[in-house]
Amino acid sequence: MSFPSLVPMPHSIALSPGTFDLGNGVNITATGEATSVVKYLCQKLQDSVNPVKISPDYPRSIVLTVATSSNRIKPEGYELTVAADGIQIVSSDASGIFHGVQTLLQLIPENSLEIPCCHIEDAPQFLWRGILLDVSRHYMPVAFIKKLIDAMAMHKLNIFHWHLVDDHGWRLQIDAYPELTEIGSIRSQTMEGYLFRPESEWTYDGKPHGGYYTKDEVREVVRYATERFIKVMPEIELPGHAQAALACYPALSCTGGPFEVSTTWGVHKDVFCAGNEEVFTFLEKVLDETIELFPFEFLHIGGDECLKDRWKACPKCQDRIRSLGLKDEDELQSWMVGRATRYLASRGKRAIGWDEILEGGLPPGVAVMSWHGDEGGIEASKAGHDVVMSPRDKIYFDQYQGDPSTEPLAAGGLVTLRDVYEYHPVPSCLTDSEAKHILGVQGQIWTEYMPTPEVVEYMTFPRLCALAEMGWGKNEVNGYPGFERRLIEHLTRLDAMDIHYRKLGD
Ligand code: TNX
Repeated sequence: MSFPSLVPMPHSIALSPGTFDLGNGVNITATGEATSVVKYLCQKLQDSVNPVKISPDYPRSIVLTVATSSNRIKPEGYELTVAADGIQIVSSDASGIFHGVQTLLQLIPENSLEIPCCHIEDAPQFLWRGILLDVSRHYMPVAFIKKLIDAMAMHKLNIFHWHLVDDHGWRLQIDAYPELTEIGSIRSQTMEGYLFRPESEWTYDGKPHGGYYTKDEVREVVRYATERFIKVMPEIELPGHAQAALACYPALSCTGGPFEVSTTWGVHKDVFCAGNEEVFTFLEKVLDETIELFPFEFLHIGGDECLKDRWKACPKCQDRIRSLGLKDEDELQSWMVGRATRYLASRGKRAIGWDEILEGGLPPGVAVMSWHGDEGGIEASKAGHDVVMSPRDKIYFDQYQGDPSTEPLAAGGLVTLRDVYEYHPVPSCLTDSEAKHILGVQGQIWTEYMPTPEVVEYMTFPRLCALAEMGWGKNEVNGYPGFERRLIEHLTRLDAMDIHYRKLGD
């Protein structure tokens, strides 16, 4: 019997003779924090193609133990031992038990219940292993978000970055500002085809697009993710990517509008006015309600692609620059970002933003998501900021996976499965103490050209599998060829989840 193909590959596996046969039924026991994983494990074993019988009466056990005093096992790590007479997972935290359970589930062969005896020691290299889903450009149903969270759990990914607001739709219920979802969640139509064409060739589909998440739905997604040891990070974009909000409250802009929820992709000129105090009242109330919904310590404040044209021509913004003694509009952005991050800090949250927030200076403690390349991440970590690496040309899932002439329309570029796998999140120019600021990696699913969950799945898988292994810590012995070989069997697990991935070699 060949050893099952695991993704992500654990750090060490020692095989021994024999198998543990789940077909004889099993008893599951857990102590302390590990009990939070029992229900999940039972459900997975009972819902599988070959359901496993579970009862305290069966003599042989799966034992889950959190040994909090053990500093041998790193955070989120685990030791899994499969012997003919029992299975044990030991960890120093409940998330480690959960990851051990994921490995155990992958050890069950497709057509049998006999698990090969082995001892696995495993822990992640990076503690931030994230996926962003943009639900503004295209609304995605809660059921699909749960499916994505399930797939993340299987791959030991642990941060779900929910891009809830942007120019093309506001998708989060905010009680203080009901128009945000009544008006801001619906655009009248959507441009067809690729953005970067002459404007005279642009066409629109003539169909309204909308949808938003109620607070109850958000709580349900957070609960579902938490049960899978995934933290949910909301993003509230400021000062740019604000057109859906401005369509509802044009007084928060520099010109007063009017605006529509945007129907055209790309970067827009109208942004929150930095000279108007009402803007801060609005943002603080929105942040307050958002904070209440999301327990994760980080909140993403955007900060990307804020054009300064309106600020340059706006008397209020110019007054603000003068009264604060700022040099220019970059410093005005930096001041605005600083004000938002200080507000979050006063509410017990850490802010993270796109690498543009480095322009004009950044308050200490604020983390950076580096998307233009590695440079932003290098600059930020050298300045002592924590960093999540997400270079567009290396690991973005909205880029082409293969020859554009045979692929569905994408945002541009080329990011192959191999590119994602071979990315190194820690630039070699960093010193050890700078490198400690690299929290991890994140794959981004921007959905301008992904109108449905099926297209999202095609663009995301199997690149997500490569990202997961790269973020967990690559097995340099096997390298990419080993990953590709394991992936063939691993794809049957995606089939079982009904995920419409891009076939290998297409
Ligand atoms: C840039 S990545 C953006 C997004 C777009 C994406 C398209 C980032 C911080 N901003 O708003 O969706 O490009 O590739």
